[in-house]
Amino acid sequence: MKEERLPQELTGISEKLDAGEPLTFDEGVALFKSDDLLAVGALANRVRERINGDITYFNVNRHMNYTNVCVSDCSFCGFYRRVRHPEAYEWTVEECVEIARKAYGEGARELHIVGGLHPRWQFDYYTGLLKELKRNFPDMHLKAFTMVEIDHIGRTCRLSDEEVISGLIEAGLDSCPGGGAEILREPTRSKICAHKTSGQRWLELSRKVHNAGIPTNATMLYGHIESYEDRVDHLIQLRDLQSRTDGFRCFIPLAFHPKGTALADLPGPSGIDSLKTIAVSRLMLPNIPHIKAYWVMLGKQIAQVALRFGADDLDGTINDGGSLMESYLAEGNDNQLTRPEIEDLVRGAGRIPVERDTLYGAIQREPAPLVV
Ligand code: V47
Repeated sequence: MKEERLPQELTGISEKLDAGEPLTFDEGVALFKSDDLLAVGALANRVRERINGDITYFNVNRHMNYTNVCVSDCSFCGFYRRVRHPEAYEWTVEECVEIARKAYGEGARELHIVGGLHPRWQFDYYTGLLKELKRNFPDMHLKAFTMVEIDHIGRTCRLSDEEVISGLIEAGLDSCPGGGAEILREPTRSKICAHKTSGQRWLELSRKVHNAGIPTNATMLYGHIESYEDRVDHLIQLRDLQSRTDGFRCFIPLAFHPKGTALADLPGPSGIDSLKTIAVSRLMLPNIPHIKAYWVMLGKQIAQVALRFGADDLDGTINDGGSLMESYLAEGNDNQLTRPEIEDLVRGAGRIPVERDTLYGAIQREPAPLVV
């Protein structure tokens, strides 16, 4: 982009990006405060194309939320129920295997497994789940348990971090999803999730999981009570950890959905804010290779536009998402996006769709048989 088209507050930032220098806290805040969304987006698009060219990734996966019972009481969450609540559910390992069987038959090769923080379950539930899934579907990638679940399992089962992590890996864990990061910075974190794993602990566990050879993702929940400063601090903490471990594969900004939560009086983020957050994430995190526009929360149209604002991944063609996803589905969104639809969305944004596995290897499918 030519310098003269940039607003003055962004020219220094543009030069630093060209020189490959990391942006500072103040520069991150200035990007969020800029009124020139298109200029911020163009800078992010430049970085996106430098890292990922025109490719946009998607995968075929299935979300599995094994229980909604949770002791954490997060004010942004509409999914959890207390253990005796009539809508509380707990899936057995056998039920999970049957759900996975259906997903496998429909082509899914990744299971995204997360659940509430159950007060009573023992370690053998979590390891048994992974072992049975791997035994039945050896080529299914198991992306399971956030750092918050790992922390909770350790505390309820009285196990060290190392025991939990190595036990899960032995049972079949392949990678971890990025949930539970919310906003890492205090006091905002305590205001929205006082009883949850702290930000420092979330980072510490990510480091330990990376050091054990397991890649993870990272998220940020935005559009509630947090400030721009909270967001930028969050991004810099992730960038700093990534510079030490190189374990994050993808960053996913999660647009807050107020409906059904204790924060239902808040409006949630606007489309403009979502695009800006994707763009600033791309600019602040040059060392995390992928930025996901999670269409389930953004809606399909904003997710498509985000492909020109820094994002290079749309997540999956998800069928039957599970109830956590139902709790934050974007307005007017069903939870379905078929492969042709996702490919059309990507091509419509002038990008090249590539089906990926969890770790961003391209997948070649057998061509569909010709029907005459
Ligand atoms: O940690 C909860 C968020 C997360 C709401 O790793 C909400 O590839 C918006 O982490 N409005 C779980 N968000 C989902 C998640 C995720 C999703 C897709 C891909 C990946 C990945 C990870 O959802 C929670 C929380 O931050 N969340 N409630 C809500 N009302």
